[in-house]
Amino acid sequence: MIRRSFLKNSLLALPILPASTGTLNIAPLGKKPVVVSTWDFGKAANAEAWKILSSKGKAIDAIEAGAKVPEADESNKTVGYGGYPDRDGHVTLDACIMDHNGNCGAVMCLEHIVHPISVARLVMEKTPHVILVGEGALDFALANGFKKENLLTPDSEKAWKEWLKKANYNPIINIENKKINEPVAGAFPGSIDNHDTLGILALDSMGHLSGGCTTSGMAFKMHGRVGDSPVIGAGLFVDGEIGAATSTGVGEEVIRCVGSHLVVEYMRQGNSPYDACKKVVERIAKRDIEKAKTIQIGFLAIDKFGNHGAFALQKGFSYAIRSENQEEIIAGDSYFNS
Ligand code: SD4
Repeated sequence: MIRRSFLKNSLLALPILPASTGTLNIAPLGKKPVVVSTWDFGKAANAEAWKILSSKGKAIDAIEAGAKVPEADESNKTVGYGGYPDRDGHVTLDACIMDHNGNCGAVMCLEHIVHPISVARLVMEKTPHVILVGEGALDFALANGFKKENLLTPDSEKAWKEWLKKANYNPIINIENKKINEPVAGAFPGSIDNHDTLGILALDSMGHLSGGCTTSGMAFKMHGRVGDSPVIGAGLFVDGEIGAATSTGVGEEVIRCVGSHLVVEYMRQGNSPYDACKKVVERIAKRDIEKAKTIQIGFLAIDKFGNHGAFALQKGFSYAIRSENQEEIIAGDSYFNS
């Protein structure tokens, strides 16, 4: 049923203009405002973002407000407070934000701050830089009034201590959509059940796009490891004239192909958001098909007219959409179908 509604939306939304290359050209439909977010839990983020978008607010404000929802949600094990720690027991957070004009900010390996998305936004707005990492990012956050907190919850500490018994780093595919407290055997970040990044993309009533990405990264990663999520071009990319894209899953494979930038570039060539995501997933699969079988990666994209689409390596990826007449979770199509 979910798939049917996806087809309905995408087909109705994409009038096909004469195309010589087999790709789709997208006509303006004025479907704005609209917000899309990765995974089932994107629905709650969208709801918060929608409060801003529906009252003619700015996409960038909607992105920050939406991203703060899973960051503060203790039950979400891969974003913000309550996120699983690295193998040394540190909860280290990554986030970035970008607007339609190419303004962007990111924090990497930030500890003790519940809302890395807000720190990333401050990096964008208050510094001449794009990225702050580790202690420097923490100092900057504290100097700007953020509170230092312990992000390692008893639940996450327990999961980490359990993991230490075998210390097997093996990402779990689709962990983002596992129910809270559902046991995840041997959960290793990025494998079939171990990831939970929020990627969120919004188009406001002015027609401006923005995006954000926030995560605690792969559970039990090496201390200091940074994935794709806070890397502009990899975990997120926004081009106000074309569209925006974000990714989730095993970040190393997304960085290798600068995945979100690539999705936007495929859209620039006339591909629909769905086709653009699919092409990047196919490139990742082609590079190392054996590895691709064992990991999850999903891309989500929106164009400047509000058309959206997603594609993943494995089944089980989903995204949430909120617009004036649509609020639902859509199952992403996948490269592997079993
Ligand atoms: C990372 N891409 O750190 C992130 C993890 C993720 O859902 O997406 N989890 O590589």
